[in-house]
Amino acid sequence: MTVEKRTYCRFCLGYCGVMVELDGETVVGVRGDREHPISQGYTCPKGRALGAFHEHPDRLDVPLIRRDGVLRRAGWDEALGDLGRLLGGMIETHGAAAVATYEGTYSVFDGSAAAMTARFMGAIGSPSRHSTLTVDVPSGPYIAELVAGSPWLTPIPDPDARFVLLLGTNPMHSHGHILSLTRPKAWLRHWAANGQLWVVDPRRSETAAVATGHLAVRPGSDYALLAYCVREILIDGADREYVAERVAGVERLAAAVEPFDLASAARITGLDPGELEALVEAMRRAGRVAVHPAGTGTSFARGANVVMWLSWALAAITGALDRAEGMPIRPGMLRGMQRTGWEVSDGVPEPGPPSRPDLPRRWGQYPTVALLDEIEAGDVRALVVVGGNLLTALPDTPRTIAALRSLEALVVIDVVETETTRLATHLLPATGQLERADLDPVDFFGMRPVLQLTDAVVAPRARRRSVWWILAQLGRRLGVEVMPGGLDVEAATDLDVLRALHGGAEPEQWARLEAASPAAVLGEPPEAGWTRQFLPEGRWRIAPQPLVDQLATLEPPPADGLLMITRRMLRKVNSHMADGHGVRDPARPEAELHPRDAEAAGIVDGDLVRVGTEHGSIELAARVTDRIAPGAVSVPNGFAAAWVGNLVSGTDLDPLTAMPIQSALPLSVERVGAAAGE
Ligand SMILES: Nc1nc2c(c(=O)[nH]1)N[C@H]1C(S)=C(S)[C@@H](COP(=O)(O)OP(=O)(O)OC[C@H]3O[C@@H](n4cnc5c(=O)[nH]c(N)nc54)[C@H](O)[C@@H]3O)O[C@H]1N2
Ligand SMILES: Nc1nc2c(c(=O)[nH]1)N[C@H]1C(S)=C(S)[C@@H](COP(=O)(O)OP(=O)(O)OC[C@H]3O[C@@H](n4cnc5c(=O)[nH]c(N)nc54)[C@H](O)[C@@H]3O)O[C@H]1N2
Ligand code: SF4
Ligand SMILES: [Mo]
Repeated sequence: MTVEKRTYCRFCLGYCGVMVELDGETVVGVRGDREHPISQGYTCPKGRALGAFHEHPDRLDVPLIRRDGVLRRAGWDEALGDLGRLLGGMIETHGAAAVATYEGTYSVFDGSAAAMTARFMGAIGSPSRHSTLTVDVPSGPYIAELVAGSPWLTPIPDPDARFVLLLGTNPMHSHGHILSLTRPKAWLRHWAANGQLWVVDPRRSETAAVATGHLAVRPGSDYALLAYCVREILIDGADREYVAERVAGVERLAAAVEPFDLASAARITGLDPGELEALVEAMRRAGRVAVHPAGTGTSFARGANVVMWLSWALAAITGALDRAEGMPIRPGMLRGMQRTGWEVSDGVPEPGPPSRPDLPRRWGQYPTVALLDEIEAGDVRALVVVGGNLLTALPDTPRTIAALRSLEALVVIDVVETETTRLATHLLPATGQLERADLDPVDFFGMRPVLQLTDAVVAPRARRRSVWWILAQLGRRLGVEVMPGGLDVEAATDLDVLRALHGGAEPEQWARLEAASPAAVLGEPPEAGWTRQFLPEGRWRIAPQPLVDQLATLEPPPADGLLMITRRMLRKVNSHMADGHGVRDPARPEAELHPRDAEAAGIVDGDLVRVGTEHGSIELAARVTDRIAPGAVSVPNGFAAAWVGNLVSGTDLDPLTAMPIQSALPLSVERVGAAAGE
């Protein structure tokens, strides 16, 4: 006899509803939940592998401590006691800042992990927090702060938008970034049918294949395309009424983009002038322009901040920002922002850590790349990793490995073996997504404002414990209280912790959510224009000086030669499931290059090739395809056999966010050997 339980998948921002079939505590099947109001039965290969992943032998079951160089089994008391003594002594001798955290992708998908990590660090008094925020798309919160005064305001294309422009993102595979897009094809088709959907990508991506228009720009040149669009729309096509009422600094914006005329934009982007003119013409016809530039393609390159800024600018001057059929901004149902607003910030950072005071500290954390300097300087001696894999995240892989090895304590809280867990001194097994009650709080960037709360589907297996429990217990050993709302760590449940952390700002919404659990709760979208009352004089600051300056000094990408670009793959998330771990037909590391470039290098499809930047090289298979524009080479991230961090420098950083420049990098490709089996 089997039973089915309803929950949702947390491998990516799709947050698809799933039905999990159980035989006792064994997962025997997973299918899409057809009654789910958003995903309507949709799943991808990763979600369908939830059960196989849950049952996988590589999953972590018991705490392990490194003794004499070898990871050995320990009980929780032993592991936490050992860590308490080690970290306690360190804090006494070197101060609390010697204990740092790195919060990876899966600290976000565990509804209490990020908030509890913040509480843990606050309680011990350490400022040394780091997360994916500063190696992913820091331009998102940074530009939101400069333009709107809050890093957490996130305009997204309206489901009813008439003109959607996607730059450097491939939601057909990623299911969106700072955008939650389950059933991606349906939404993309909807946009294309409702008006127009244009995709800017050097690769004819799976998303471009569904679009009305596709522009294969030279990697790293998107800023020039947007500057040209803003310039032309300001000349003809702007929503004058909206601009007069809601936009501050439009003259400075116009002056900043003035040099980007058709000839200059065509030269930098490598596009035909006719393609650029057609794009602007289509925008003029449509009126409101919804631009989503939050993808890794645009955000990892040198122009990242400018691209994000000019996207806000394009949406603002066409009257799309915080408007229906444009780019609505949702406050988030549990954040209380719609009632209380936000304290308008000017985006000026605090100084970085002692070893790198020149790097900006923002949003309560240091830039993640600074970890390398901090560890090398001996300022950070213990690192607690929550749901992350630093070999995926950090540049300069050899330097990263050396830094991690030099730590006195590398505490990794994960669910499965990885290259980072193999370096751990203390490896602590967390509950997996089917074993914990959880909250999906990202209603502010979904197509519909939806919240989901789920019960655990099965009991935690072996000795796995919730992240909140691990951090609170470690806090106890260090003499500090980490639990929220006066909860007792021995008695509290996952749900108690979620309620204490997230239920306070909007108690009524929370009560609705608990009543409806585990189904999704839809909220009322706020009335368009709600942000106005909280902005100084009701306006967007559309020409922030740091960005105007950055645009003026940006060097265009080299017009000739190969440039490396990044790519996500459908059957894994970064390094997660890169080894398969239950996914059928797992992804393989392959560099895509154009037949012209392959021929020039004497490479045929399937050859083993070495791709190298100024910084380092990796070897992987070549996939020769005209899907990719000549001059671009698409290299996927997350494979231990070919860490892309080897190609990236730890010192070539964006000056405003300290994000390592990790895309649109000059690259060489050479053949190493014949295709396997030849
Ligand atoms: N299946 C799956 N889903 C994921 C992930 C995953 O690994 N696998 N990772 C998750 C994470 S951590 C993130 S951050 C998101 C990322 O989500 P996305 O940003 O959507 O990531 P990608 O799918 O790599 O899409 C990036 C696109 O940008 C293009 N590109 C590269 N360089 C340039 C450029 O210079 N200009 C332009 N215009 N385009 C360029 C690439 O060809 C690619 O099609 O996905 C999340 N979801
Ligand atoms: N050169 C280069 N650098 C990059 C990127 C790139 O494309 N190129 N991408 C950047 C981006 S966008 C990102 S997001 C980062 C990725 O950096 P990370 O987020 O650090 O890397 P992931 O590989 O996603 O690691 C996620 C980890 O979470 C674990 N995990 C999975 N589920 C759970 C769970 O339920 N609980 C817990 N506790 N752990 C879990 C997985 O096993 C895995 O070890 O790297 C950034 N750095
Ligand atoms: S798109 Fe796939 S991985 Fe993402 S939530 Fe849905 S089923 Fe899970
Ligand atoms: Mo990411």
